Amino acid sequence: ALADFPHDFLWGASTSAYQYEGAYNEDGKGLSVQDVATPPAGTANFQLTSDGYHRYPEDFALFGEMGMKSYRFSIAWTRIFPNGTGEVNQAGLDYYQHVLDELKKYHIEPVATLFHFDLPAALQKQGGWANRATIEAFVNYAKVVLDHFSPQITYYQTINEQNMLFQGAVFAAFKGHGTFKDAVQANHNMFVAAAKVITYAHENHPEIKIGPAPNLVAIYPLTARPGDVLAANTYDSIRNLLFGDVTILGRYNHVAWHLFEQFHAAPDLAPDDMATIAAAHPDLLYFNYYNSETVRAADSSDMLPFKKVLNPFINQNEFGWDIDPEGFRVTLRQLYDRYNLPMIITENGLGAHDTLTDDGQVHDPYRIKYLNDHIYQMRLAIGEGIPVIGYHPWSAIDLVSTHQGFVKRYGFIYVDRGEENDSGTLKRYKKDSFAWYKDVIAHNGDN
Ligand code: BGP
Repeated sequence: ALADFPHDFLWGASTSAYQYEGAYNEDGKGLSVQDVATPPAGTANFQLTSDGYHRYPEDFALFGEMGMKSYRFSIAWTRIFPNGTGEVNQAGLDYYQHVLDELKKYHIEPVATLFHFDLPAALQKQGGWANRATIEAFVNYAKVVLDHFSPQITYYQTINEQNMLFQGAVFAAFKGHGTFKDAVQANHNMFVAAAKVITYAHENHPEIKIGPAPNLVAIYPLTARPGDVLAANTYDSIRNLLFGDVTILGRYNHVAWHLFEQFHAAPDLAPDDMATIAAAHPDLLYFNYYNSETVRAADSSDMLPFKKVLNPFINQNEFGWDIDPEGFRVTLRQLYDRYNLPMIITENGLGAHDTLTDDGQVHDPYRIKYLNDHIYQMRLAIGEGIPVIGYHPWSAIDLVSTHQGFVKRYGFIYVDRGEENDSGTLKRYKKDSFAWYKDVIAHNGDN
């Protein structure tokens, strides 16, 4: 028989500040790197988004109606410290207090991310994460947040998808923007910053359960040829395991370190860095899972010792991402064996072109199928004894995709944005998946 989900399982859903809030320059907020980025032609920018900054009471009422037990969101650093450092902007702290008050009305547990892709632009100008001054700026910001909201928030993630930030910086370096060494150094500095925040949380607020939130995928070799298997092993060590290894085990894995050395890009370590990292002990592994990836051995034209390829046995979504629920269980097993920590899923979901019908409906059976299949695999994993304690589909409500505006939607709630770059009515509509997820939660996953 299938195992039951724990009675206090956190059935939630997810957003991030810069993709959901809008109000990019209101109430003293400073500009983040997202606010000053130019989106691809024809896609929405991050200035208005879903206008969650103003509409959260209406949205949270819908979250309450869905029965959500938890809500994973991020705090915008630039609302608290407009320039990354300096004076606290009280209006920013007040805003998130209102958010917490509103969640409380519906008994929704907050699951907060301290940093989700929205570095203060002022810090980026001074080198961003590659500059060690950003470590202290982040730690200072995090301390203010942890102190201010304790004990109201128990569940915290330090950095969302540090590994995707790193990957982005590496690919940029190969195209001539920055260097591989800078990417590795920025990544190292994030490890040190997150470690300091974890240790501070534990020393000052023992109720807090804090950890990283990488994006993790199952990785397969294209064939059983040993060269392909080796390539998959290398890729897994660098793309996935590096992030749990440094943060949870307190050490760089040898595969990643060796690769950095081959590129003459090993990070500069300050004398205490590895001790700081080793002293931090995350309570939980939070992670985002969307897909699996498949690689083959590199050939002479490849920069790195693996090459991403299509998996002929797996279907892709309309944006080319592999859909692989069994890969989710592979990933859960691998992570629990290696790190032995309870896990909270902070993102999982299907991006699609949704259509609003004339009578205000959105039929999204593809999303229901995707989520249902992943919940099933998670349930099998729990039955195997793997402690998954929460699940937060991306996204609670439609919001701006990282690169595709509102063309690509993930929510249980549709947001009418009209054409990409005008505002539309911003009216909210429940998708079919809304009623489906409500039912899942009501039956504690036994649907
Ligand atoms: C993750 C991010 C989110 C989010 C999601 C979907 O990488 O943490 O911020 O947007 O993926 O990605 P996308 O919007 O590119 O489809």
